[in-house]
Amino acid sequence: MKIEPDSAAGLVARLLKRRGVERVFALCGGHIMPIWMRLDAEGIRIVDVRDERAAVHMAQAHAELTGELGVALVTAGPGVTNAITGIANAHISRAPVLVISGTNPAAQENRGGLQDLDHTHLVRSITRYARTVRDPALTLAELDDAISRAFGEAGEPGPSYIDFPTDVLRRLVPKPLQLEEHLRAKPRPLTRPDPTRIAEAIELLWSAKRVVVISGRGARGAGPELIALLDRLGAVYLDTGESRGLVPETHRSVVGAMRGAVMSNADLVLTVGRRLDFQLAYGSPAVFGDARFVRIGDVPGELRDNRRGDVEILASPVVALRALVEAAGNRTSAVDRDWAESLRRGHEDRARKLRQSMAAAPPGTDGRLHPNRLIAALQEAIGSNAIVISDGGDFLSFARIGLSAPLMLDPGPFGCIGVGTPYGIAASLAFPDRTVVVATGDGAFGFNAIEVDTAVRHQAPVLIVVANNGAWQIEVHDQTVTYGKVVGTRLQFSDHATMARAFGMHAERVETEEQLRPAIERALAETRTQRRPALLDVVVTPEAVSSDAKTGLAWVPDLQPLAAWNDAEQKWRAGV
Ligand SMILES: Cc1ncc(C[n+]2csc(CCOP(=O)(O)OP(=O)(O)O)c2C)c(N)n1
Ligand SMILES: [Mg+2]
Repeated sequence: MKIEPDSAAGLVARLLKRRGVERVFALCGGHIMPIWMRLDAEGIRIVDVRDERAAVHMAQAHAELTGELGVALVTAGPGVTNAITGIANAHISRAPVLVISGTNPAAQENRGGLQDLDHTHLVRSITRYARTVRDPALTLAELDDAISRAFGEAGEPGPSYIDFPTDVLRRLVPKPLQLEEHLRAKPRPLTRPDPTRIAEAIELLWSAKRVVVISGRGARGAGPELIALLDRLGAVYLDTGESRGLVPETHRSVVGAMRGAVMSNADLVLTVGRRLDFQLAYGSPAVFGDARFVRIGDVPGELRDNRRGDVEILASPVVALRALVEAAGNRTSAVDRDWAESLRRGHEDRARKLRQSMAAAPPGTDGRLHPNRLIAALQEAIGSNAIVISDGGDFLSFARIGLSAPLMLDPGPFGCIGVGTPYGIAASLAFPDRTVVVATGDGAFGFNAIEVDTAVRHQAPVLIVVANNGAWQIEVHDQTVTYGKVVGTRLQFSDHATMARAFGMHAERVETEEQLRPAIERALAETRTQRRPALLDVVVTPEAVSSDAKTGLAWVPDLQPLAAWNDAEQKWRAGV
């Protein structure tokens, strides 16, 4: 059967092509096959995966790393339900992802048809748009709106879901109804700040003594403007997982290792495109003391969640930051230089000590490698321009602290472990000339381990490093400390390298310090020279206790995510 270019399916493919979409992450099925065939006809690459969840994770990583739309195509029924974890993850991360699916033709709807399910109701609470297109003539208008909403144009960015009955996909759309206004790409609208708010913010920022700037998702792409503000103000800066790498580690404002001191000491907190979520103690006065807040954001959560700002600047962060620097002119900042410099010295000192202790971390009593040894060797080998994806429990905690790169992703605020391998595949396809490393726990790896097959078939040059401690170790630790019994949290020291080789991937198991560096070099050569994926299954000791395990993240305290913040919150609420 030939699917016509002027069919609804043809228009879906043509619009994506016009919007610059080069690849779609997908898993096949009859309900969506008309779109699939037209994507191929338009020259859009189909990255065919092994589970729909992975397709959506890949689309999210593509979106977050490139700033472009990420597109996943999944079939009806279980295709959509499998995709839901990916959609929910993109929802919490506010990533512009478009998920396309199919439904039964009208004559078979609600009659016990194959894979018949009301998808839009299922995904409504985790999407910015969830509609079924039943008139082929509306294909372009609906898709255009779905994409605009995914990018958060006049709303919050996040996943959009759209599906089409298969008979609708095959039907033709008359040429006069194929409107150019829907097909063409449009510039992303910017929200401009109210000059009065800018003036108010300058009064506060330029008269405060201990200013900390915290950035998040909304600040991506505003790195130069953020650095210009930090330079002008002399403020200190805390990055967060959402915007890692935006301000280089070498910049004198960066004081990440002094996070605790900064949060309790600052007298003014400026959030830029950042929610005050659990990672920032919900902005609670119990942790931030009597600091005042200034907030910049163009979506509700990033502008005013949990703590209202003394000044709230509703604007695109890039424009607001520029406006602040411009309006401040030559005004002298009141920021206490000694305070900022001593924090930076403290940060550098801790970072240096961390590097030393990582490289020398002793093995466990079981003789197995400390995960920090692995991380230190990895960081040295990948250089400073890699893309790093971290995943897992304890190992995520070690990797988040020990690895640094200009572009980094992790399971994010949804805590969605298992994203590592799909994220890494998408990253290496989008940036084939950069080193892409996935550093993952063995438990986290298992969720999407089958995608090693996708990596091989698509020659995605990603290096996957599995820290194999034979356990969901952060949970083992929590059970031991909190409940006094370990049950259902141990895995096996499985042979992930043999598994990967069975799919045709270069893979090695590493069990000793001596094997480590040569194995990393061989694996990186495979990704860099042969442009093929590689996997290292590195056996590490489960005895190493990460900082996330120590701070009680796994334990889920009542009031705050970390034990120390929970204590502070309890005292504050009791008026102590
Ligand atoms: C989908 C999902 N299931 C369960 C959890 C809870 N969880 C968080 S960390 C973790 C253990 C991860 O184990 P592994 O990847 O092996 O890392 P390790 O702690 O052993 O270093 C689990 C089960 C989660 N965050 N997400
Ligand atoms: Mg593990």
